[in-house]
Amino acid sequence: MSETVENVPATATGPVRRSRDVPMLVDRARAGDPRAVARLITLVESGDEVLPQVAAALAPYAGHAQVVGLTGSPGVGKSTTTNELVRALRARGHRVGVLAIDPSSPFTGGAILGDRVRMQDHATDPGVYIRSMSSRGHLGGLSAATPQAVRVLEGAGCDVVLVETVGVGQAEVEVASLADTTLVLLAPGMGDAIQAVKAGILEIADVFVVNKADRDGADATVRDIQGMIALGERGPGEWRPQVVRSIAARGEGIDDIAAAIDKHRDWLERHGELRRRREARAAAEVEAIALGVLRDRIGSLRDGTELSTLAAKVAEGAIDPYAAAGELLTQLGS
Ligand SMILES: Nc1nc2c(ncn2[C@@H]2O[C@H](COP(=O)(O)OP(=O)(O)OP(=O)(O)O)[C@@H](O)[C@H]2O)c(=O)[nH]1
Ligand SMILES: [Mg+2]
Repeated sequence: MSETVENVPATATGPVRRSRDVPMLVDRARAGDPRAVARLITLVESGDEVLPQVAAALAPYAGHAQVVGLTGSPGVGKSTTTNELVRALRARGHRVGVLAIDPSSPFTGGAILGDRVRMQDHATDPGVYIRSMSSRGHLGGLSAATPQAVRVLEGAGCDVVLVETVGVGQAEVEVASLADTTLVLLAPGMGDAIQAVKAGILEIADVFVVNKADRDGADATVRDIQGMIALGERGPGEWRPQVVRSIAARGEGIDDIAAAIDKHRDWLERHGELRRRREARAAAEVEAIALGVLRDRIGSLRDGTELSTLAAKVAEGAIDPYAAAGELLTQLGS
């Protein structure tokens, strides 16, 4: 269970608390009960055995929400920007869900506690669900749990879901595969522009946000990024990443970020790319679930005699490891 949940209580009370009554929880979540939303996300996060039921109950509501990912180095201003984007989206009348994902640590660090403060503005707004998640305990990790949590928020009627992930290792790539639009945040003077290329971020960013533009070096960072974008090869009609600057701490530049997201969304729709991305996302989701099941089954084989018998044969050279793996897979299928 997540340690911090901003305006969605992790420990729901009343009939919802500890409930595994999926139809009841989904009905309540549909009606906008934040405790039911919280409970469903907890079930998702912990990889509960009712997960297939949750997914089945939520399937009809898929595809309603626009999913926007925000990633970038620690402290670059993701939560501050998210908080301001929520404000802008609320002003448009949207219901908004926020998932703050901490992929790096199973424990809640300062970052998520910080989020609690920075997103406090919306704590009492019934049109906003804010939830922190860690991937702890989830078999498929972040890649399996996050799309399910997005589905819960979609089911709860969110028009937009913002997913914040610290840009470490694989995590940002996973966010990109989840989101319709991915924002990569950078700050001046962090050597981020160069890091961005190294980490292959250029490929995943639909919009670059140079935040902390009140600091020295913002112009240089914008120039660096634009230079790198110019170098990229792009076919006709292909999306050219936008570069926007902001001072999230003062709420400046947020309209520009929102406009860039809108522009990208239009492009996605006009080019059939929205559908393509969502199908790719669904493929990744199905694959993650299937791999999770397989891993489970292999795990249970490991405790049994099948794997140890095969392992002994491989160790003594009676069969090769590929043949053994083939036999193992045959046993899994039966
Ligand atoms: N100078 C300046 N500071 C900012 C700006 N935006 C955010 N900050 C500050 O930067 C610090 C980190 O902001 P967060 O929004 O928590 O950054 P984050 O990327 O969510 O951080 P993690 O979740 O820990 O990775 C806070 O002290 C913010 O007040 C900005 O535009 N200018
Ligand atoms: Mg944050």
